[in-house]
Amino acid sequence: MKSIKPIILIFLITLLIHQTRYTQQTVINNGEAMLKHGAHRIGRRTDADMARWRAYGLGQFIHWGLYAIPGGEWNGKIYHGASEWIRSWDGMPKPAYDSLINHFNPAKFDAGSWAATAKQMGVKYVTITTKHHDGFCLWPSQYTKYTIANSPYKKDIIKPLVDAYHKAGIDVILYFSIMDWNNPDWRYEIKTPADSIAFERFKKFTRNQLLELLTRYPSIKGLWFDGTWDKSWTKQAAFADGLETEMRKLHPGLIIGSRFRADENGKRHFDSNRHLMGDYEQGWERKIPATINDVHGNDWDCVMTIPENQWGYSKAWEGHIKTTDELLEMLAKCVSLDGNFVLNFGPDGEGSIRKEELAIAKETGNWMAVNHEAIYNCEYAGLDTQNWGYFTRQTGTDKIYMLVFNVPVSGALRVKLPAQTSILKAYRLGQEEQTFMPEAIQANESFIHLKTTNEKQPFVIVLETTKSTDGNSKTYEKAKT
Ligand code: JFZ
Repeated sequence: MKSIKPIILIFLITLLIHQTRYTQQTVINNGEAMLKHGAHRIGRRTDADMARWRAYGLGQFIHWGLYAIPGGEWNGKIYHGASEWIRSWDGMPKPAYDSLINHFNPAKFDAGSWAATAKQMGVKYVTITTKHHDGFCLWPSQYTKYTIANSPYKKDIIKPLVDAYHKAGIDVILYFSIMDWNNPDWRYEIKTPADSIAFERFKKFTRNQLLELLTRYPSIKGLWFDGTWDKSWTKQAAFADGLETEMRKLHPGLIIGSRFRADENGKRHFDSNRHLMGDYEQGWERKIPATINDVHGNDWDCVMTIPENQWGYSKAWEGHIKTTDELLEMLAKCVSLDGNFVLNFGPDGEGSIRKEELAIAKETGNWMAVNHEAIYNCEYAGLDTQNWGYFTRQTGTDKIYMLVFNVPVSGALRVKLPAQTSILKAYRLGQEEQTFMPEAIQANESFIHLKTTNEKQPFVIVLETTKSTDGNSKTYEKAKT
């Protein structure tokens, strides 16, 4: 075997040293990559603003913009995709869409009546679209001409909504799409130096608009970001991170979800070390985690449509339309897994909320009027889920709620409590005189026997529990296996 030439040897040694140095620089003690633009925090936020957000339970989403005018229909043809995406449909010419600005004049818009609907429904927060992907601004932004100010309506839409919802005691979060189909500087991908120059302008524009929103509406609680998945934006880790810091400084307590920025490796929602970016997980869109393990101890909310996938107003209103009971079950499941549930509404081009949505809001509100205690300020109860429904717990207490959606034929609801915990009192929420005597069936396991099995609506049973040392664990023996 020929000996290795000294020059190659030196090269190899240099490479090895460099490699070791590089590894030392990028890996910190616990095996995590050192990230400049990863998560700012590990674990949940512990401040009062976030505690308030966590306690909401139920929220409302509003998608409103120019897309409400066609409502998913153009020249008699129906676009079966989400109506707010109609501009991307071959069947509708883009100039025709863009000129809808000349027709936006919602004569029936009344912020007070929207807020009244939301209040009766029992929502604690609302997320409102200020600018969707089409780029049309519902506030008179000074950074583009494509705003409400240049529509026949002229007046700011966001201000009266923020005021009306606040008056109704409902917190406001503003939705903002980073992707902007109207701005000529937006790029899906940066391929040329010219793209890069344009996108730098776009970044300035985005920053201006966000600071403008925070300055104009200082009482909002948070920003809900969208349209952040394209290659152009996911490569802006340093810029987006800086902007996040700037927004938080301008607006202390601001709540931002995980859909705003990517880390330097382009990782979204969770950084390269799997830590959540932002204050809560924003990936639960039209889906709900199956178990508590799926949320990894993070805050989260689920945003849900009433039809399968329509956010903006849809004339056709086709496919499976969820019922109030289905939606209430989703709400219960979300809260039982430590999340908030946010139901979407898509008002029409005139500014009216459609009757089907009003009916669901009303029915939800009627249910909430009796059962809100099991939703607001509640958390994961730490108990085994049973087939009859969901458990929630009043945050930090021993008060457990059983949200019953599926009544067993036997009328016997199984409850399994942690060791040394016993039920002091069991009663029906809203009908305190209707009490139940739990039947102990095993150590820390009981049946609540319902008096009737033909319930018409989901209902709640409250369990006041206590930790005790004389639990019934002595009476029952575990099977030896
Ligand atoms: C986005 C928008 O494109 C849509 O129009 C609507 O505003 C919705 C709330 O958000 O759509 C998404 C975004 C993310 C996912 C799916 C649809 N996702 O993460 O699965």
